[in-house]
Amino acid sequence: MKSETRMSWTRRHPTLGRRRILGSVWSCRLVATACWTAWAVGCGTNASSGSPDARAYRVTGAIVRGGAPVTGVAVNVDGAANWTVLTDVQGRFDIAGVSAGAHTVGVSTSNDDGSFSERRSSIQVTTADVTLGDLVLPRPLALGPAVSTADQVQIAWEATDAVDFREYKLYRRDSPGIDEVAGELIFVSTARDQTTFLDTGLLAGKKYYYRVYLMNDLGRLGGSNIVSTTIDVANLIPGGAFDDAAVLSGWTIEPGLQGGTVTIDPAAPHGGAGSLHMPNGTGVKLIQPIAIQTDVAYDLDLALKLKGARNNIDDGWIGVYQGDKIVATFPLDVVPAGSVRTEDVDWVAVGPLVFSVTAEGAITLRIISYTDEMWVDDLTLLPHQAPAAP
Ligand SMILES: [Ca+2]
Repeated sequence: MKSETRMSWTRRHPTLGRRRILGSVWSCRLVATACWTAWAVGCGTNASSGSPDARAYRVTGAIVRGGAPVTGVAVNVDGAANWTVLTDVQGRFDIAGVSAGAHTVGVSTSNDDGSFSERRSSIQVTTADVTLGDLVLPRPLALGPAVSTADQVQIAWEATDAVDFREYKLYRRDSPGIDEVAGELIFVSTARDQTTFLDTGLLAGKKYYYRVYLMNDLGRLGGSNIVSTTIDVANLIPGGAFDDAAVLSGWTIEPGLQGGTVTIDPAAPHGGAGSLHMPNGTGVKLIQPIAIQTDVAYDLDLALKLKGARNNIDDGWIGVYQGDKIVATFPLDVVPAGSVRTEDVDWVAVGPLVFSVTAEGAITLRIISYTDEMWVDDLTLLPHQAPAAP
């Protein structure tokens, strides 16, 4: 059979001498039977076209991951459908008919959890078949559960086994369609064992998605599963329980025209060990701004206690600020605005006072008392469940 092929080739070839062809055949057969087959394929193409550039070759190799062959995975040359094959049970692939020139061999595997491994290798096909040996895929990157604490999320993943590791790239997004384009790059690690990141300053009520990518010097080697978590906080206002005099350091105290002062009153708590006591005309403004989402409704809740006369049209007032700009205001009224309140008021719940902001920017709160004596306790700010109407 081989002899017939050889004779056929010799007969049809217009330019090469018979002796030279025979020499090639015999040396090739001595190496391996596979080489003979490859040679025959190359010869056939050459014979039909008559051009050396149109000769076709085989590209062979094997896909290995974690020391074991990867079976049934697609391997391609230049992503071409007619140069795509599946690896056999030993992880081997054999792509025939590849033309001379520069090519890229690519392989990619994906898992149900969204993780994937891939590798691309540049090859130069000249005048012979290309045997690549083992192409090693890295293990899929495994991202552990995202753990949120207050406004922070801890991210951790397993170190890669890729010998050509260059860096990890961690991305974050507020929706599940996260990749290198749609996500925001928040961390790059070039140390193989640096596989944790603490994401901080996140917004309460918001859900965040994370994915880490694995890179070598040439490009991407894989991506991890996607993990997510929602930022839950008990209260966006630090010290809103007013149980400790120290929380006043977080507020600017405004003495007001009467020169009164704002204190923590341990004798009159609504809950816990104290409340905020505000004589008439005094005010407080939160010093540290609170980061919130835009176009999302927030609920402000508090408990209110009043003693003595109302000295304005309202018993008190709360303003929401972005910088110096007031973005929402709420009167604190236990009886209708402008009317005379004849009785003291023991603790009543006020709220939810609902607001949203349309511009990005952290907020602060300002509270003013118009009552002879006003107490505020359990001041809480939390995202509303449903987004605000646009
Ligand atoms: Ca309290």
